[in-house]
Parts: sequence; C-alpha cells; structure tokens
Amino acid sequence: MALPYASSLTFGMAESNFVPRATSHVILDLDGTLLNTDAITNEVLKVFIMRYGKEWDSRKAHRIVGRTPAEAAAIIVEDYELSCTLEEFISQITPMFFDQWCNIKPLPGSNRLIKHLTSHGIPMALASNSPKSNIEEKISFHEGWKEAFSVIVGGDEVNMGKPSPEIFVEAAKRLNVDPSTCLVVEDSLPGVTAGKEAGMLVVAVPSIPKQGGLYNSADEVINSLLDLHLEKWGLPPFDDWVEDTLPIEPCYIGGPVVKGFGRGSKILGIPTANLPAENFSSVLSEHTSGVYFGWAGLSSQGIFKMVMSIGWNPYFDNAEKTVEPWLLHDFGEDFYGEELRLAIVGYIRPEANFPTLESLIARIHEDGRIAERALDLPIYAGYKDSPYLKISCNEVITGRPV
Ligand code: ADP
Ligand code: RBF
Ligand code: MG
Repeated sequence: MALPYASSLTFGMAESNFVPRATSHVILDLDGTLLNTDAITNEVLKVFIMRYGKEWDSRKAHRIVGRTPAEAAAIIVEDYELSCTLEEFISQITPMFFDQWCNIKPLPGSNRLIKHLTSHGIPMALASNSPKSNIEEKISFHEGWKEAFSVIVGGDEVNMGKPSPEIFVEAAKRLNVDPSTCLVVEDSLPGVTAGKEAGMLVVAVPSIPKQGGLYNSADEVINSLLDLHLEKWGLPPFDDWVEDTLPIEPCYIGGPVVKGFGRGSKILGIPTANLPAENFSSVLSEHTSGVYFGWAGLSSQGIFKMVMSIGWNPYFDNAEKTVEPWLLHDFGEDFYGEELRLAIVGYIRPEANFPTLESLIARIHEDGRIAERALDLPIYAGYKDSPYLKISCNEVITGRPV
C-alpha cells in the first residue's frame, strides 16, 4: 500500500520519541472521538443558558470537553453564574440532551474505522465518562455499532472517571488483555491522560481546533480519524486508499464567489475561490479540516477539476476556518460574484504547517497533481455529472432548487 501521507507533516508528533509497539485491541472514546457530540452540546447549552438570561460562548466550550456530566455541569453553573443549584441544572438539562441524541452525527472516519476493525476481527471496547445507559442509547442510532463493541465501560461503572485510568484499566480487564496491548483513541486531554496512566498506547484526535500542541503525552496526535494509520500500531491497515486519495461520502456546497484574504494569487500564485462561510456553516463544523478534492461547477463556464483546503491554513494561522477551492483550469480572469458549486468526493491529507512558503506552494501543486489524476478514476469521475453542479444562470437568478 502506498503510504498516503508522510507522517512528518502530522502536527504535534514527536518523531524522535516515536516507538511503535504492536497492539491487538482497540479502546475508543465515544463523544468527540466517534460522535460529533459537540455540535449538539453547544446547541442544547445555548438554549438552556438563554432561559437564565445568559449568552452561551462557544469559545468556552473546550472547558467541558472530556469531563464527566457532573463536572461539566459544575463548570457551567459557576462560569455563567446561573441562578440554579447543580441538581436543578442536571435535572433540567438531561431531558434536553436525551431528545437530541438521535441527531448526533458520526465524525468523519468513525463508521469506516468501526467497519474495518470489525471485518478484521480486532476486539473493540468503548470507554466513556458517560453513564453506560447513555452510551448504549447514543450508539443505538448507528447501524452496526452496538455489535462492534465486545465491551462497554461507562463512567458510572468505576469510582473515578477520566483522567483517572480506571475506565481504561477496566476495559482491558473485560477484554481479557494486558493494557500494554491496547490502543486508545481519544479526543480529550483527560482521556489521553487516562489512557497513558493505564499503560496504553494513545492516539489523540483533538476535537478543539489548533490545540494539538497540548497533547504532548499522546503517542501520536492526528487531525481526524481519516489520518489514523493502523499499521503503525501493529493493526491491519486500511485498504481503501486509492492512489494517495481516500474516497469520502460526497458533500455538496455552493454559493457566490466572495473576496478572500487576497493572498492566494498574490503570495502563492494559487488563486482560491472563496465561498461565503454562512452558506455552509454545517459543512465547516462537521468536516474536519484537511485537503480535499472534487468537481467544481461555475455557472457560466462549465465543470472543472478542483482541489481545496478546509481549515485554518496553519502556515498563515487564520482565526476563522475557511474553504479554499483551487479550480484546476486557467481562466485568465476573476469570477467574483459568480455561482460556484462544489462536489467534494475525496480526501488527500490533513492541513499542515510548512517551514517555507516555497514548500507550502510545492505541496499544494502536488495536491493538484494528485487530484487531477484521481478524478479520472471511475470512483470519482462519475460525480462530474452531478445535477447539483450543472447550474444555469437562470437557476441562480430565480433561486430555484437544483
Ligand atoms: P481571494 O483572496 O479574494 O480569494 P485569490 O488571490 O485567492 O483572492 O484569488 C481568487 C479569485 O481568483 C477567485 O475568486 C476567482 O475570481 C479568481 N480565479 C481565477 N482563476 C481561478 C482558479 N483557477 N481557481 C480559483 N479561483 C480563480
Ligand atoms: N495552507 C496551509 O497553511 N497548509 C496547508 O497544508 C495548505 N494546503 C492547501 C492545499 C490546497 C489544495 C490549497 C488550494 C490550499 C492550501 N492551503 C494550505 C491554503 C492556502 O494557505 C490558502 O489557499 C491561502 O492562504 C489563500 O488564502
Ligand atoms: Mg482565495
């Protein structure tokens, strides 16, 4: 298998300390690792806190990531100085969360990971700070998940939740294996601490953007589950990479081309046609950052190959997440204001920082070549004919759905 991505580009990983050790069992965290619980948590808390006349600050959301429900409640009641007791808070908010569990989406790569490990007979455990009944309820909405885990350990089954190692030690015990043969995948700092304390190998997939540097104790820090390379941990490698690309569930976004940072053409010599962020806020929050590719429809010009980055552009360290599609065609002029439609069909690599501007430019050109080649493959080529991309000027003006 071609190694799809040079590990030297993954952020936060101390290459020199990296000692691969074979593992045989995988222990997964649930919220923030397999499930995009944060999106729902944010929504519920926003509504709840409004009842108390306060405004939810999503920038403070990281304070509760990886906490037990009781700890999270205490932090919020204190932070927002809510006029209720901890008990009142918990009893009022719990049913609000229950109602939303059916709406929690798997994070990119969750289903792929679970299916892959299941098909290779690798025993898996779920280890979460949530009570076991909550875990079971949450996973019941996702086909094949319940059967995939031979062990589930909830926060209510141990004395202390993460960062105490107890949950992971208990999971290994129930799997009937030594902790040293377990690979933990975790998004939160308390979870990483717990896994390391339990004597396990830990891959961190931080759910809070730009915080990779805090996860020093993890054996590796990756950007998303799509970047997990199981062979590093003695587990069977994924076999779905095709010529340095990973097919993904297609995603369609579009809108009028707007002004970006004004540096694509000027600084990099690579123009990127920016779309208004409000058109696809859900795509921005759901899609992990990274370099993707697909097809682009431009109302007056036709359909073109496209390679793009989604994220904070680590080299420039942007404050906002953006979508930067580079159409692989020489237009010779700008097309601001025109309707641009994208069908995103595959993944190439995580966004990365680069030592020099030249090395960033060289890498983006390499991404362009990879996308150019891949889009001729039958698995990707067909999406060129997606009705969504074939937008006429008429449809844009009338706003008729395509
Ligand atoms: P901005 O920061 O405003 O996005 P860029 O320097 O990135 O400016 O240039 C992007 C603009 O260049 C697009 O909005 C579009 O109008 C134009 N453009 C011309 N050719 C291309 C191309 N091949 N891909 C993307 N945009 C292009
Ligand atoms: N910026 C980064 O900082 N790191 C990257 O790894 C990165 N990869 C990119 C890949 C592609 C295919 C494209 C089109 C852009 C990429 N950029 C990356 C974004 C680039 O910095 C951005 O287009 C400019 O900053 C323009 O705003
Ligand atoms: Mg741009």
